[in-house]
Amino acid sequence: EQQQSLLLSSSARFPPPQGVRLSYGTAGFRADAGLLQSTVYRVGILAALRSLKLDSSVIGLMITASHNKESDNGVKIADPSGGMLSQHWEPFADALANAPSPQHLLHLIIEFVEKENIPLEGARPAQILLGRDTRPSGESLLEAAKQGISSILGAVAIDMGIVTTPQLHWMVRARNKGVKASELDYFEQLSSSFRCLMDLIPSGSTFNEVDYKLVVDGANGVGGEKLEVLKKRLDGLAIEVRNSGKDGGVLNEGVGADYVQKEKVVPRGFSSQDVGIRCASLDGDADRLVYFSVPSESSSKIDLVDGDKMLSLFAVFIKEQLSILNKEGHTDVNSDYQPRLGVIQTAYANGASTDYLRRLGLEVLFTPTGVKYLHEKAAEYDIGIYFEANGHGTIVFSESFLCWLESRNYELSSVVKGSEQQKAALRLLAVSKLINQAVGDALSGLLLVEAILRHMGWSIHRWTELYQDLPSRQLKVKVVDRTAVVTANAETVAVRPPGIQEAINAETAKYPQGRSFIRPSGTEDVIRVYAEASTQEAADSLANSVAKLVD
Ligand code: 16G
Ligand code: ZN
Repeated sequence: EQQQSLLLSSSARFPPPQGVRLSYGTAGFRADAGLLQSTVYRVGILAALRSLKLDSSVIGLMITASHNKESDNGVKIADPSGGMLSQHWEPFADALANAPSPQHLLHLIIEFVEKENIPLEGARPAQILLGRDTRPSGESLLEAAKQGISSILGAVAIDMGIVTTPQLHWMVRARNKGVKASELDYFEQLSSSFRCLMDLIPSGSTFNEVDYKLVVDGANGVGGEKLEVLKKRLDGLAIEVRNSGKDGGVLNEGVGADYVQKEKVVPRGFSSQDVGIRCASLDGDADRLVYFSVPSESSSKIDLVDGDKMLSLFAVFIKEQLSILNKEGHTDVNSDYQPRLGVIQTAYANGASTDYLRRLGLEVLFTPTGVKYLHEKAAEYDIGIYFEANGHGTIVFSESFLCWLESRNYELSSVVKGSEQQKAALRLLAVSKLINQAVGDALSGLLLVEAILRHMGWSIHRWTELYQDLPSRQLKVKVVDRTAVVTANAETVAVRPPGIQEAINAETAKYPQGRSFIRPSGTEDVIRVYAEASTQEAADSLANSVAKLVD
């Protein structure tokens, strides 16, 4: 009773916008910030219900629109593991966001609580961790989220302030594991595991002085700000942060990982003065990372190191550590455990990266676009490495593998302390602590890249040369109804409209090393077209002909 009247009165203060239909989408709700008050309020309710449903575990609520323009904003939920909201609840999120009146909203909630058996009078209160990026609209949206949360009796909101998306996911995961989960704990875990990897670098590894320097484009967002703090805890690495948001630049405008990866040009604040220097770009909420270098003074084009190449670097390193670990040593500690290593990509992965990874003997799998799909697949392995070409990715380790690794490290250290095998075990353990296992994290990814390059003694140039990307082209086609295109096999095949795949195949066959696919975007009203081929002209031409088929 009391609960119902509370919901009715509080939701009356957050009327939904007229004439817009919102959808939870690939990465939560996203729209112009002015439209989102009621949505965020309602997601606050959803987060509280989600917590109650899961024994009052901590749930995350993040307010961000990532790489989108500053006037946009968005909201998404993190589940207790630190991963994305279970897909099973997305339809409920959609329904809540679009309920036309407080009565409708209440009715939906009552129905859902019953269907899902949610203990409204739970033994413990719901707990929600809140975070937001640097967008000016974040503050009032955060207030709306708090109102939503407190319209579920007893629910508690804990405001973490301005954080990166992956920091919030990390904190949710840590809290639910019962370990310390403040921002300081996050920085401490990253910097100490980074130090551990640096201490284990083989003594023969050579690194040129010029390669010590790393320049990072912070997209004028939260990531640059946090990196300024984190870098003070790091030894042996000279990081310069540009576009930290303090020098007047606008969030994501001509800067950031999305811009750099799509346009393949230098972001603002970088110039021909940076030729040859190792550079990196974060996106607006610091869950994406790409590297790049400026090849020559005469060009604003860059040599891009995208998610595929980061994935390859991580895979090479981990494979190397596993093979050291499994070498028959004189230590005679027997290893009866063969960890399963899996690599997950999407159709956007450059074909040259997939070939390279398969030549290394790795198992490569594909899922549809969107972190929730990649992460889920990666979690099926002892070590699952996933990346989207756009720079979002991470490594996930199974609990059983980490347990095995701990005990193996213990055994090895009791035989010969400091053996190569033991070092390999320690490195893998450090990676599992450095990398954010909840979600892709530009800051932890950056530190892992830096440590591995140092370990290998590689310059960014050497890294770029692991393989040569095939030229590619992405286009988008505005359509009336993007749901007319339906895909299968991890978006590599269009099964609808009828006949279109045959037509794409016929076009693709005209080009050496040609590959092309179409898919409906999960975030915009467009059909996306991807094409790659042996030359840039061919990739452009293939993309154009396929786009015409869609129109
Ligand atoms: C979202 C996804 C990203 C994906 C992109 C595709 C998350 C956290 N983010 O940003 O992984 O690459 O959508 O957008 O899942 P699209 O469907 O418009 O091409
Ligand atoms: Zn992002």
